Amino acid sequence: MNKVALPGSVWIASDIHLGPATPATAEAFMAFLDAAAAEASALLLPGDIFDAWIGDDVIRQAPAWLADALKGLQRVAGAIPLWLGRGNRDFLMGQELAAAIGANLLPEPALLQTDYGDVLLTHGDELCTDDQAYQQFRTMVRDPRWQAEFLGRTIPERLALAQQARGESMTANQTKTAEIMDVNSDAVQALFRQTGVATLVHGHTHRPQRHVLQIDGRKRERWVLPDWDCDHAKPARGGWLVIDGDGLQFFDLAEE
Ligand code: LP5
Ligand code: MN
Repeated sequence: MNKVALPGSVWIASDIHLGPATPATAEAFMAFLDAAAAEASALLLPGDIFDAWIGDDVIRQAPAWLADALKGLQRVAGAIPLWLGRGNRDFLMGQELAAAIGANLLPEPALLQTDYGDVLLTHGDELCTDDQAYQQFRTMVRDPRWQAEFLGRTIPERLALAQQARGESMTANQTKTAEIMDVNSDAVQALFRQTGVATLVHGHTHRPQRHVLQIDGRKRERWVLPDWDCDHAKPARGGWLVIDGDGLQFFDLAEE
């Protein structure tokens, strides 16, 4: 298991889904990044930071919205350690992006060694094992050979394929039950048993919550990170988790 030593106040946020049509979300996220730079010891962003990431080479000709987002990420990475994790929308983020903003890439999953103790962190899409169609998609796009072939295409071609994939996903999701698109309890239990941790943090499902479970006679906690949407959702959504010596605590954008 890949361990990441993280003393002090660790801030975690995921599922920001930044893109060309999320100006209000981007504004709120930039303010969050500045607050983290001033108050946190480290910032972890475990996946779906971007709504669709088609390859790191986009940063060489970044549109204005992306250039602004990269500046904000670079700013916080200049103040505190910044860790990027890959989600089902931005699994193609890599070393070129990390180096450009001064961030590290999170192992998946990552065993965080915090002042509260060990905490397992992952995006969470891999736990949605009832969703066989998604897991087949995930196996395909996580294959290095597939990624090399995809990244060998032009940016316009990749943008078109990403748009096609987004459309197919939205259509597919309309016929799926909420349960299928949530984590599978057996997969969650297996992860707790494999790693022996008492605390798991993930995003992806957009169902923020603290779940308390009993597994093999031991209390476990599963914390689900909120998604961010300040452009279309009413009320606006967003939030983060802070882990320090006192434990874990959610913070809601609407209450800040
Ligand atoms: O993303 P979201 O919230 O809609 O739903 C997810 C699962 N879907 C996905 C697919 C992504 O949205 C696709 C966009 C990725 C963009 C960046 C990557 C670069 C382009 C890649 C081009 C292939 O993650 C959805 C889950 C849901 O979460 C809840 O967990 O249910 O899974 C599905 O809907 C799976 C379906 O089978 C649809 C998969 C898309 C098929 C795309 C094939 C396009 C052909 C590409 C060939 C090169
Ligand atoms: Mn996701």
